[in-house]
Amino acid sequence: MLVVSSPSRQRQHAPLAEIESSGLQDPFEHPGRAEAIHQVLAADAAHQIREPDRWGATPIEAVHDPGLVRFLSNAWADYQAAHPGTHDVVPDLFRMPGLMEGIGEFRAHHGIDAELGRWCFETTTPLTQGTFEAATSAVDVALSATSLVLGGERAVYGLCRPPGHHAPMSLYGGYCFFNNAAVAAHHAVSTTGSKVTVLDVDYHHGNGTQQIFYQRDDVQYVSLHGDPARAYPYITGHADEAGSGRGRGANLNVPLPLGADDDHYAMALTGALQAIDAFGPDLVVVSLGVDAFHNDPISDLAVTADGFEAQGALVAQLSVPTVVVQEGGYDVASLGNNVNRWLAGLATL
Ligand code: Q9C
Ligand code: ZN
Repeated sequence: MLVVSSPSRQRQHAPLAEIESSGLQDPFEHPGRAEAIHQVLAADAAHQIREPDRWGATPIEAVHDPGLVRFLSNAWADYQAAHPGTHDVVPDLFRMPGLMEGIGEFRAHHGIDAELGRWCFETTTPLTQGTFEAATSAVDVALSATSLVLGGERAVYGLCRPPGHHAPMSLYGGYCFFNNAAVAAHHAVSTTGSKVTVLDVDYHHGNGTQQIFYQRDDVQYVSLHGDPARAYPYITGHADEAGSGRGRGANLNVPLPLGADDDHYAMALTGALQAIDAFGPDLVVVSLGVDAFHNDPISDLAVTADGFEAQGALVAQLSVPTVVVQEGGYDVASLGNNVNRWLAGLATL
């Protein structure tokens, strides 16, 4: 399979620590994740690896607020000017609506500390010196993979890092800065006039992708994930979130119980694939997280490597051209193999 990867740019997003479940610890989301995947795929003769082209800001700003792009492009330098010597930048205040309840609108504010609290929604996503370069490289990877599929490839894998599916139009968080899958899906729709499905098999609900397409009927969003009653991001991912306006019926959430195994997953995925088939997309973008793995450090499902291959094989049965972009997966020792097994399943078409 063709693989698009940008090793030298992805590794420039390199947090030292992560504030997670009220503790400060080594980051789960780090450059070694992409290195581990790259290494396994490079060693498999089934794949051919290439670098992405540079696509610039225009396709990003077709789904994200240009203000978010401008903020992320300058945030590191602005923070250094205000707070010299900081490595990992994390907001100390979030711009919650209740702060101005009964008072009025938020004022325009240009100080970096207020801006951080405007664009970031949670604490586990440090911004570092090379974050913007890495985040734009992940978008470039997704767009280059999409362009290869639009050019006639049956399936292409994009090794995106940082991941993207938690980033809505105008926020970053959940280890995600730009929504790689959403930028790719919108690019495909806008250049071909076709319908696209984003199928999200990451353990976490892709709240960002859901938000970006919630009112649209040209992009279907289908996600299997840990039930938000117990799983991050907690506030979205319920089964009754079905889309609104023209988008009603084009959003499908399948919350999974604690401990769901390969069989349970395959059954849920089979139902989701029926909904995709009924929508009739010309292209599928898979948000491939392998954090449903039984040994993943931040998840609670029980999927095995065999289960990942079975997932890929089920998706192959759709017989629709497919772009696969990397999202989560944090058991670094098994990460490359799990991704490779998923791709092997997809290749059985
Ligand atoms: N206590 C992706 O897999 N931390 N993002 C969860 C739980 C953030 C996961 C905290 C998890 C983000 C792309
Ligand atoms: Zn995840």
